[in-house]
Amino acid sequence: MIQTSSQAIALENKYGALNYHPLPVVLGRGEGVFLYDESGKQYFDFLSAYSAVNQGHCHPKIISALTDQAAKLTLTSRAFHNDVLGQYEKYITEYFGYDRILPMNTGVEGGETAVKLCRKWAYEVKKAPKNHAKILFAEGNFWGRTLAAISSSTDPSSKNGFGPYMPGFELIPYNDLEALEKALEDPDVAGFMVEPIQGEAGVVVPDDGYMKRAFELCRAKNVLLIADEVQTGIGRTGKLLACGYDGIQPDILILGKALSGGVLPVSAVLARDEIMLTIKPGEHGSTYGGNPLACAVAMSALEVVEEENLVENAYKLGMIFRERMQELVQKSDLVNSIRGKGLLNALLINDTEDSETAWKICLKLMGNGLLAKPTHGNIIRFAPPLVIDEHQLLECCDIIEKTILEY
Ligand code: IF1
Repeated sequence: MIQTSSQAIALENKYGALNYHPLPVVLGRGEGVFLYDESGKQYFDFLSAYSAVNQGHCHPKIISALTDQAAKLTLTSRAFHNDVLGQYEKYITEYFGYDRILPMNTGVEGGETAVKLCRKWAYEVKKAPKNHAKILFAEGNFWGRTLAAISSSTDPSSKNGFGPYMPGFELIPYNDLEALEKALEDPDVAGFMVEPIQGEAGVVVPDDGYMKRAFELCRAKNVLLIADEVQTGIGRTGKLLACGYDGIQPDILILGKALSGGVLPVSAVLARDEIMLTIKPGEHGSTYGGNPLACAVAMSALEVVEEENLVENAYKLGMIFRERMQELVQKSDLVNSIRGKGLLNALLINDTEDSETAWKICLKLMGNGLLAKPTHGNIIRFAPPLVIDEHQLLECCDIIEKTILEY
C-alpha cells in the first residue's frame, strides 16, 4: 500500500498515545547526515535523534555489526554468559578508563542504575544510616521519564500529575557552586548527579571549571559525582566526554544514546570497583542489558567515533558553526545569541518562552531542507550527526541564515 504523509500522520493521531508533538514530516530513510521523507525529499538532520545518531544514520559499519550479530545470537539474558559481553566490557572500560561497566538499555535506566549504585555505596562504604542517603540534582535537569527521573525534575510538564514522587532527592541551582557547597554540609548527601551541559534545559553551558570545582567539593565530603553524559557524551560536545573540558573523571559515568549510534537502546554505567562491587548478584539487572546484539553494536559504534575522528570533527565544526551563527546574531534582530560546545548548540530567539516563534522557524527550516526541533518556545537546538563535513555544515549555515533573515 502506498501511504501519503498525511495518512501516516492520521494513523498516529488515531491509534497512538498523544504524548508527542512532532514536526509534520514523515521520514522513511536515513543515510549519514541526511533523512528522506516518503516523497524522497532530502533533509539535513540537525537533531540526530537527540544526539543518539552521532555516527550518522545507518552507518555501514554499525549496521553490519548489527546484522552479523543478529544472524548469530541476539539475546540469552544474563542467566547465561554470552560470548560478546566480556569483550565489550573490556573494550568500553578501557575506552573510558573505568574498572567496570553495568550494561543497561535506555538512558533513563542508566540514570536509575547510577542512583541505586550511589545509594548502595552510601550504605556499604560511606556508612550512611539506613534509608537516609540523599542525592542532589541541579534545577533544569532532564534524565528521562521514569518516576525517579521525574521526581528530580523542575519541569512542570514532565513532572506534574504523576505524583507521589521519590523521596531522598534534593535540588540545587545549576552552575552554582556556593549552593552545592552549602548542600554538601548535610552528611546524608551521598551523590550529586549532573549534566556537564544541560540538554533539555536548552543547551545550558555552565561557567568554565564548574564541573571540576563541583568534583572537588564532592570529593572533600566523600560524595560521589555522577555525570549524566547520555546526551553530551561520545564526542557530541567536541571532547569524548564533556567532563573532559574540566579534566575530571566522574565517580559514576552514565552513557546512552550514541553508544549504539542510534541503532537500538544501549546504555551503560561505568564506575570503579569500590562503587560497582557494592551491587551483588540478584540486586539489579535487566533482561536485555548486556545482550550480545547491543554489545556488538556498541563496540562498533565506539570504534567509528575513533576511526573517523568524530570528536575532533565536532570540536572544529562547532567552532565554525558558532562563528557563523554569531554573524547571524549581528545581522538579525530575531536572534539573540548562540551557545553550546562542539556540535551541541542552541540558537536563542528574541521572544518569550511560551511563544511559537521557534516552532514556526523550525517549520520554515523544514521547508528549506533542514530538520531541527525547538526546546522551549524561544530556543532551537542544532545538533547534526558528527559525521557532517565542513562543506555540508556551511551549506546548513546558509539555510539557517536564509530562513531566519526571510522570517
Ligand atoms: C524524550 C530533551 C534531549 C537525556 C539525558 C538521560 C536521558 C536523556 C541528559 C534519558 C534523554 C531525551 C529523551 C527525549 C527527549 C530528550 C531530550 F529534549 F528532553 F532534552 F535529548 F535533548 N539523560 N533525552 O537528555 O534517555 O531514557 O530517553 O534513552 O522524548 O523524552 P532515554
